Amino acid sequence: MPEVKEYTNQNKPTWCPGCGNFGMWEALKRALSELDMDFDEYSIVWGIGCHGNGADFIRTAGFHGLHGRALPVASALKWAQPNLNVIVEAGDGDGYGLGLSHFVHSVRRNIDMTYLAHDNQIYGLTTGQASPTSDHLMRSVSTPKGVLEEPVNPIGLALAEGATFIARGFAGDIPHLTELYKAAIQHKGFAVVDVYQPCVTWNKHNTFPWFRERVYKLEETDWDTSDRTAAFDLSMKSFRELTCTPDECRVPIGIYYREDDTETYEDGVTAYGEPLYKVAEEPRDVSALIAEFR
Ligand SMILES: Cc1ncc(C[n+]2csc(CCOP(=O)(O)OP(=O)(O)O)c2C)c(N)n1
Ligand code: SF4
Repeated sequence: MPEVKEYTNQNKPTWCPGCGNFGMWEALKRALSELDMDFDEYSIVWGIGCHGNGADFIRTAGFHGLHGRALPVASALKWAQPNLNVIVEAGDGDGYGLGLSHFVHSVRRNIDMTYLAHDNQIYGLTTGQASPTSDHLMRSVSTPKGVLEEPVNPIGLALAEGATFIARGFAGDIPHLTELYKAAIQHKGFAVVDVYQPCVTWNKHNTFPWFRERVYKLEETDWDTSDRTAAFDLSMKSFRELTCTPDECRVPIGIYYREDDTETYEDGVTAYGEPLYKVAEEPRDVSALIAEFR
C-alpha cells in the first residue's frame, strides 16, 4: 500500500496557515492510501479557487480546469477511461454557482465518480465575496449589509435529483472525513461529499470553533441512510441562522443517504452496445495540435 506521504509531490501548499483545505488534502491522501490506490488508478479534476490550487500539491495525472467547469472535463475523462476512479474537487462558488447546472445534471446521470465540495461559504481566492452557500444575512466584502438570498442547499438539491450517495463532512475531523471519502470513492455512482471547510482568512463566521460546537455524527444516532425523504427533511433543517446558538442549531455530518446497486450512466451507454469513446489502438501524434496553442 503506498504511504500517505507518497500521494504528495515536491510542491508545498500555498494555502493560508490554518485553512480548512489542509484537512481535506490530508483526508484525501489517507483515503487513497487506505484504499491502496495506485497512482494510475485515479485522477483528480479541479475547478478554480483556493481549493483548485490543491492541483499543485497532490500526485496525480489530473486536470486543473476552468471556474465551474470541472464536471464536464471529469465526465469526458470517465467515459474515455471507464476503469479510472475519477475524483472532482470543486468550491462552493465554483460548483454551486457557475457550475451548478453541471452539478444537477451529473447527479441525475449518476455518473460513477466522486465529487468533493470545498464548502467554505465564501469566495476565498477572489478575497472574500459572498458565495452561493453563504448564510443568510452574512456580511462580506460584497454584501456589507448582509446576504439577502437563502443559501443553496446542495444536499437537498442532490436528493431531489436522485442522488445515490450524499454525505457531509467537516475539515476539522480528518479521521471521520477519511472514512466518508473512502465510502464515496467505493460507491458505484455519483457520490457527493459536501465538506465544511473553514476559510480562516475571509469567513469570520463559519469558523472551526463555530463548527466544533455544533457538529454531530449521524452514525452515532439511529439515522437510516436509506430514507430519502428523511434525508431531504434533515437537509432543510440543517439550514442555519447566522446567530443561532449551539443548542439551537446542530450540524449533522456523515452519510445522509445512500443507495447501492443502482444503474450508472456508463451502464446505460454499455447497454447500447457502443462505447461513447474509443481509445486509439496506436498513440496519435498530437504535436501539431499542441504547437497551435503554444
Ligand atoms: C468564468 C470565471 N468567472 C470568475 C472567475 C473569478 N474567480 C476565480 S475563483 C472565484 C471564486 C472562488 O470561490 P470558490 O469557488 O468558493 O473557491 P475558494 O477560492 O473559496 O476555494 C472566482 C469568482 C473566474 N476565474 N472565471
Ligand atoms: S483565502 Fe481562505 S480558503 Fe483561501 S487559502 Fe486562505 S484560508 Fe484557505
